[in-house]
Amino acid sequence: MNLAGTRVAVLGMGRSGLALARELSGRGARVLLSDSRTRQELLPALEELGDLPVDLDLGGHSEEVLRRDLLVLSPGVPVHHPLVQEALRRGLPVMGEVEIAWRLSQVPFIAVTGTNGKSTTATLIHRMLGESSILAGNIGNPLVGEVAQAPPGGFVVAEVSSFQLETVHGFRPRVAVLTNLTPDHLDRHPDLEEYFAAKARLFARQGPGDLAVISWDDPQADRLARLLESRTLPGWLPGFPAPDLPACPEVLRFSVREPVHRGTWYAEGALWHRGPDGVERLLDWDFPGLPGPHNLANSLAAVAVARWLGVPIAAMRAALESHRPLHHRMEEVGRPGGVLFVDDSKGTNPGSVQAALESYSSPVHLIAGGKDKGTDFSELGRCIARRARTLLVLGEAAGRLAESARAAGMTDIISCASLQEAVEAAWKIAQPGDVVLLSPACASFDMFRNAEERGRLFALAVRRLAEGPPGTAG
Ligand code: UMA
Ligand code: ADP
Repeated sequence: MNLAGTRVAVLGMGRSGLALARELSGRGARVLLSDSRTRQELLPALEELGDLPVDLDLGGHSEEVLRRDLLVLSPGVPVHHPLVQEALRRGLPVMGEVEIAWRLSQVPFIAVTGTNGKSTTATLIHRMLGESSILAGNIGNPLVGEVAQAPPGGFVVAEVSSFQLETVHGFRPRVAVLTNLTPDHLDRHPDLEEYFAAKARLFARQGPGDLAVISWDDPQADRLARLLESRTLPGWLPGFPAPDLPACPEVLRFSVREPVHRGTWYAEGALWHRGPDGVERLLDWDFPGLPGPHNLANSLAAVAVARWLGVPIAAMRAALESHRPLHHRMEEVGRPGGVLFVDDSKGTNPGSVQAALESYSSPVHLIAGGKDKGTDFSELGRCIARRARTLLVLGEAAGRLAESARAAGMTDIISCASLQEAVEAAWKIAQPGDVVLLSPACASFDMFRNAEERGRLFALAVRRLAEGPPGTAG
């Protein structure tokens, strides 16, 4: 990709925008950075930018961005933004950070998407590959700033979100993984079908020699795999060039429930694989750092990829053995008075909360709620009523969440004004051996800067609980 002399407008001046500005300027492009926030709000970002020679368009995106040769979007900028739509109408090339990173990379991508399990699965794949890979993307470090670090002959393991997949068009990962697909981000995508289409775009350019690894158990992922196998994959958003040929990667499946015709599955305490040479028992399953059926699924996806790439079984085992839950994903943050407090602040949609609830056999007091993303909570409400002893709700979505659990017959519901209050209320009720689980099913932005801050404050509140038997402190 020759960028010298190209006039590029970059929308969004967060982590992706700053990484894009550095990388594109470094390659001789003239960059205009545009952000809806004001100069005052962007002072830390401007400081980070230093004396990089870029033009600025702050406090809103002006028509100036349309007078460039190329428009590059940060993940947080929706493709439905009126200015982006106008750019597409005018035939201006529009692409996202992932597309740029892929075009600049010298090595192939292993890209992982899905509603839940992306970070865990991508981390496992990266660890199985060892030093021959780098890990970047939605997990926190923009791909565009990292791809140059990938070792020759190695791989970029990329976590990619649906936001990032809205704006890919040439992107062709050598390996593409879909962990699952359940409702999320419906405040950004107009409906589930468009969310589905964004995920489908991960596979749309794959051809012979490429691999798709897709869940067998998750109904929407299964639907996507079948569309892929029948060469009828949808997924093209209006305004973007469609591929000439239908996608045709090799497809492997993974299941925690039953054997699959090609791929990996769990049975009789072990992970199995069926490839062209028949069935093999790969590994016994005994990895405490990967609790719950959902982490078994993530591991099966990672193992399917590793097996296809010829990674030795010992390297797969070592990665699974050394894995510990990532921060804010079912992370145990304390056990005061014998009550286990679990920070699952990254559980930001119903699917992830259900997975967390299904991982415990002890009584669970669930703290949930936060910024409402417009997701339907009825199935989650039934799961909460079935599996949680108490529901403590907070934030913008508190009422809707409480209502869905109440409709499923739950009575022990407590409204809390703050996270601190929820932790203290749960502590008063919990008995030794119980679990207090923060798994919000919502975004954090109504009360916190991000999910990480919510998790940190939860852990802090747990640390502050007076030592002593539950039911007496507070
Ligand atoms: N902005 C605009 N115009 C808009 C919208 C936003 O100018 O219409 C500006 C904001 O004012 C802000 C900037 O864009 O200054 C923020 O850009 P961004 O939202 O794209 O955030 P980045 O800091 O670039 O981080 C992004 C991802 N953020 C989102 O997808 C919202 C990060 O994922 C990712 O780690 C990072 O790129 C590196 O790839 C976060 C996330 O929440 C963790 N992802 C969602 C999720 O996991 O559920 C998808
Ligand atoms: P992502 O990167 O897709 O957000 P993470 O691995 O960071 O996924 O996990 C985010 C949340 O989803 C955590 O609450 C975690 O416990 C839960 N989770 C992880 N894997 C799965 C899965 N396969 N199915 C459902 N929930 C999952």
